Amino acid sequence: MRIERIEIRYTKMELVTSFETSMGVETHEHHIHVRVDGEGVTGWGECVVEDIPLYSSETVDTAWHVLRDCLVPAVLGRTIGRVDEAVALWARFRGHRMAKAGLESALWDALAKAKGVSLSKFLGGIRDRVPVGVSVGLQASPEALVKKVAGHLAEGYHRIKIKIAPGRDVALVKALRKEFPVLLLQVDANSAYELGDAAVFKAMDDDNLLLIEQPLSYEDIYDHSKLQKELKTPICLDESIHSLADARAAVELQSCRVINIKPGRVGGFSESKKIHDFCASVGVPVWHGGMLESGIGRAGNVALASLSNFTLPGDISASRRYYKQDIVEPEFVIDRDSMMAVPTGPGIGVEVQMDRLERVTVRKQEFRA
Ligand code: OSB
Ligand code: MG
Repeated sequence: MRIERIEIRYTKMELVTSFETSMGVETHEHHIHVRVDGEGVTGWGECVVEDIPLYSSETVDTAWHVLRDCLVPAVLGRTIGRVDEAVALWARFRGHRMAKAGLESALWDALAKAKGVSLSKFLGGIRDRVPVGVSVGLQASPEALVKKVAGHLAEGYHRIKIKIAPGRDVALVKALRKEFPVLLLQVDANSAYELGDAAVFKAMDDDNLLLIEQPLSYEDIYDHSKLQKELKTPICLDESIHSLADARAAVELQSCRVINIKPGRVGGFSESKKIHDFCASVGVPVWHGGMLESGIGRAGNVALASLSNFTLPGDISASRRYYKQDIVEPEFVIDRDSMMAVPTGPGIGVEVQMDRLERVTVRKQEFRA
């Protein structure tokens, strides 16, 4: 397919409820939506940056720069038959994985649509629905958290992840366990602790957690191997895994027993598939993380999560858990088994609502071959 036109938009979408983590409080999502056109086909992708570098060092402005000055020029006007060819064209640019993943996802959608197959099939997915859960931000008190979680259980979610932070950790787990003894529960620290804090995790080691996500520093692999030795509960790495090489190092050092895959964090679906396949080959389960995406990014996440080794429930909740009104139709919902249907139409399988997209667009730029 000849890449004739690329458009990038900085979008700002208001969250239904603010989301507090050990990194800070978010009230809006600041992402870049990418549109690729060629030979009568339109592909959509989402770049999951934030306005400031909290979760990742990338931001809207760094991704905008790298898209405009490096990635778009690498592919514009070229004929791309397979996504691998585009990845090879920008491989010399180091880092900036969220920027790469944003454009890559639009190319995956466009090429799947050109072939007339769903993105799930195109990526090698095998499921028609995927297990999902909900990621709950820090709440004002343990009581407020219990109430919030009860609400999500009533909505149908079977797996709950809670955010923890120093001083807001063990008591939250104990409060939930008292109220919900058999709930599928996991915690996410977003890198807020040090190895010297091992006692915090030992104090929750008998609480039957599915996993403890990213307890230590955001680029660490070595200290996590020391912490994992002290715990029965599996550690799951999120922030520290940027590539297949990182996944190999983490598995070989026994730094974790589970890996969270987010395409934005690892540079796209191509690298995600490599990590998925490697983990499958060594018996390490993976699950799909989330970055509070709009329906465009969510559609890609659901498609990727339909691959065989995504065995644990993903952070892929219904559109309404994030936004009053999503920018795609149909919106994403969950069924009574806490599962989400994988779209079956060509590409991402959902329709972008241009009027709604325009309303959330802060600025846009187009590039023509
Ligand atoms: O660590 O998984 C994380 C959101 C933004 C940044 C980092 C994370 C998260 C979430 C939200 O936990 C998951 C979702 O999209 O529902
Ligand atoms: Mg995480």
